[in-house]
Amino acid sequence: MSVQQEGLKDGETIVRCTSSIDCGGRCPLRLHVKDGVITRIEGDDFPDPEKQLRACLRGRAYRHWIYHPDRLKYPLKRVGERGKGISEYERISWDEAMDTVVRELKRVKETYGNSSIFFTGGGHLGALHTVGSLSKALCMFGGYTTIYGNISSEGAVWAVMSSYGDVMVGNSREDLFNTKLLIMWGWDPVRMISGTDCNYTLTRIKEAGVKIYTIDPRLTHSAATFADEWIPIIPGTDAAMMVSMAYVMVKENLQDQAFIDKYTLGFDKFRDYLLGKEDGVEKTPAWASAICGVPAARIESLAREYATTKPACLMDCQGPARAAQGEQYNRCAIALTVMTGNVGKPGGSACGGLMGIPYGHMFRSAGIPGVKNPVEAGGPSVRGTLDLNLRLVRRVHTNKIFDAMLHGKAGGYPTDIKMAWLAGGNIMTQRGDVNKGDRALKSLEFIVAQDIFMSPSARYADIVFPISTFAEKNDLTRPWPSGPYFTFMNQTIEPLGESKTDWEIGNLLAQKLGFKDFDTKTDDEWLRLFVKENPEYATYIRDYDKFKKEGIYRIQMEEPYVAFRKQIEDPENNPFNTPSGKIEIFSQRVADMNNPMCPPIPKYIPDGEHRNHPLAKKYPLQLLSPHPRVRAHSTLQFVDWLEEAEPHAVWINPADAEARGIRQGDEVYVFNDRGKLAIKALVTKRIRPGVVSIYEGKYYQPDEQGIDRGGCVNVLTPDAYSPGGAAALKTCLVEITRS
Ligand SMILES: Nc1nc2c(c(=O)[nH]1)N[C@H]1C(S)=C(S)[C@@H](COP(=O)(O)OP(=O)(O)OC[C@H]3O[C@@H](n4cnc5c(=O)[nH]c(N)nc54)[C@H](O)[C@@H]3O)O[C@H]1N2
Ligand SMILES: Nc1nc2c(c(=O)[nH]1)N[C@H]1C(S)=C(S)[C@@H](COP(=O)(O)OP(=O)(O)OC[C@H]3O[C@@H](n4cnc5c(=O)[nH]c(N)nc54)[C@H](O)[C@@H]3O)O[C@H]1N2
Ligand SMILES: [Mo]
Repeated sequence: MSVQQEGLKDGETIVRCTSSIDCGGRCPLRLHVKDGVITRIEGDDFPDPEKQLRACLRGRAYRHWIYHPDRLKYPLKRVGERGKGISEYERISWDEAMDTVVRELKRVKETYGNSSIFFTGGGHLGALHTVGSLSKALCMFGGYTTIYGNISSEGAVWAVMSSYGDVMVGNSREDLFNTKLLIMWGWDPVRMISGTDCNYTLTRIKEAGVKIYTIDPRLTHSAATFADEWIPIIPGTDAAMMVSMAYVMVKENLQDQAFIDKYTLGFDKFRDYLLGKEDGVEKTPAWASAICGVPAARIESLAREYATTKPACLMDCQGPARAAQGEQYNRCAIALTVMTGNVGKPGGSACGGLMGIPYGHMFRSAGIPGVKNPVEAGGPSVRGTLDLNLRLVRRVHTNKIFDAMLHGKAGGYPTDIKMAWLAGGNIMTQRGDVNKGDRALKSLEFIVAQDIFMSPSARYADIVFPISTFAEKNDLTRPWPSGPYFTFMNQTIEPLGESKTDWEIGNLLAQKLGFKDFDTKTDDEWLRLFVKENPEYATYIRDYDKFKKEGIYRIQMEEPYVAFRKQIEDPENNPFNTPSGKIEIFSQRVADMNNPMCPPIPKYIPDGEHRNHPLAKKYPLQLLSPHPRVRAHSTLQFVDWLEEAEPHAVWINPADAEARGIRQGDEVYVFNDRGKLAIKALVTKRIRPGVVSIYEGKYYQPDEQGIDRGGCVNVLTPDAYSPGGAAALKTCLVEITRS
């Protein structure tokens, strides 16, 4: 193991590291080690404090996670009931565990064929110690069925692919200094970070006097910290407000017509929709106000201010797009930024919710190249290829895993799943309708899981493999999502107990299956090769050892990165990657799909469990489930410092609380036909009446009556998805009573 030594004091060493969890940032960390134990964690010490990438509260609490008493340290086999937890398991050796898995793999393959083996991974956002080797070994074994669609961002991906033909739609954060107006539309970076450099940049532009609004059903941490005004909106109605802003611009001739003429396709069709020529309904502010709850006068004035302040930055995000018509929120935001000519301009934005820039990003994996999955051979392309048309011929949508397990071919799914390999990720907390998940996982013949903790998903497994944390392995990690920098995760301590990395488990499987020469390189050899061969790295990093020692390489850019600048400054030589080469407000590819719920122009379409749905009589409250400030989804569960920082509770407006006799801190039930959970009430004016909110990611912990005592919001959410493939987790109706 290679521990770097630096700044020796009191017998301590400092190792420069970063974490690899799915947390919204990527902070350089200094891990203090003494006698092989991490004693303390400090953040970035870059000499220029203005450019330090400071860790948030989660980054500073990792020690309590790495050494948490509930860490899995040995392979386990289930001896009791599924779903119940650690008491139902016995320690076994790695050999016995992997031999059992191999025996089951062979049995399932022989009895049902490879497609009945379901495989999904996640959890580690690194380059090498991923499930890549495991996926390869399983493909060499004949393949598996997996998921389709990104649970995070499929709505946004669909919107940007149909409009721009590209997912690299973000500007680097320093570009915010060029803006005159920032509209944070469903974007809350104080909580979800949005790149480690984001919040300090926002602090500075606020100090410099940039006007900032937030539009969100909740008065978010970002609204409280930065906004001049919070505009509360009814969930799922952003598209209505956005099209009416577009209407105001058209009526008052405020759009940037020269920009529209030069760079876009199909504005005329969108204008016809706005003016009611298509459906007889003019998209006036009064029309929108009745839907979205924002006063018509405010919609009007915001439309004027946004259209006439140049440049202005509209930032949409991904959260509101995890909804029944999620992609329309991002498509309408794109329509607004395009109409105002803010795309490709410093201080503007391209919208699309992804906010990624092509620096410091890493989409490639290090290590042995993969092989094609034989189960998918000959099938049509899946959305991994960013194909707009949903064709789920060989895969299962990521929010339909449980339904596919329960209903198989008879339910229209590609296969009958008999065995699952849950190689990271925690589907039993993070996908819609986890009570259905309970039935689904109990119906399988065999399950293997690998995790750092006994997650609610691992609790269903017959064999559980223990995984080491980021401090226990060497890897390259990915700045989330803005960069521009590269990070190195240096191994700091020995793996706890007998824990291994996902990569090592793949190698072990390959060995047990008799695949010769499967992996012949060391970690160090793989990582060096990757940095050398991957142009994203090689362009900048000439000295691998220095990079490793410092744990970070910061790219010095001459000016902020602005998405689509080339396409706007030199369109002749740089067409957009769409069929027309223009930004497509109207998409023929979408029109060809011929689905009225998936229109070729951006539109507001009420869908799913919205406020005026008949179900709202029974379940009148709209439920939001944002990402928790004190966890990364379900990761960092039960860390004492973090639990203390923000206890789990349901946000409810005083008006809704009073109507139900609920007082501050009361224990309440939140429920609908899918499930019921027990939680404390946080009565607060920080949320709109009619809307309640529970942070996602609390472990699923049902009691004997099936009431979830953990406060896992996904017992309530649907396992639906939008026409563009977005998981419809935010389109959900519930009722609340005192318990
Ligand atoms: N209601 C609702 N649900 C949501 C969302 C929402 O907004 N609302 N958001 C969705 C989004 S955007 C996302 S990205 C998903 C996240 O869904 P998941 O990726 O399933 O969630 P995590 O909690 O990050 O799960 C990571 C799991 O892997 C484990 N783990 C960590 N590191 C490793 C490792 O190196 N190897 C292995 N094998 N395991 C590891 C952790 O202990 C944890 O159990 O949740 C989605 N679910
Ligand atoms: N602390 C922390 N940070 C994280 C993560 C985490 O788990 N914890 N996860 C990371 C990951 S994987 C992802 S994908 C990102 C996700 O980050 P986001 O996509 O931003 O995720 P959310 O928290 O789901 O939602 C953002 C905001 O949208 C608001 N919102 C919900 N519905 C609506 C609506 O209909 N209209 C409007 N206007 N607003 C609405 C919510 O109130 C919330 O404030 O965060 C990353 N950062
Ligand atoms: Mo995500």
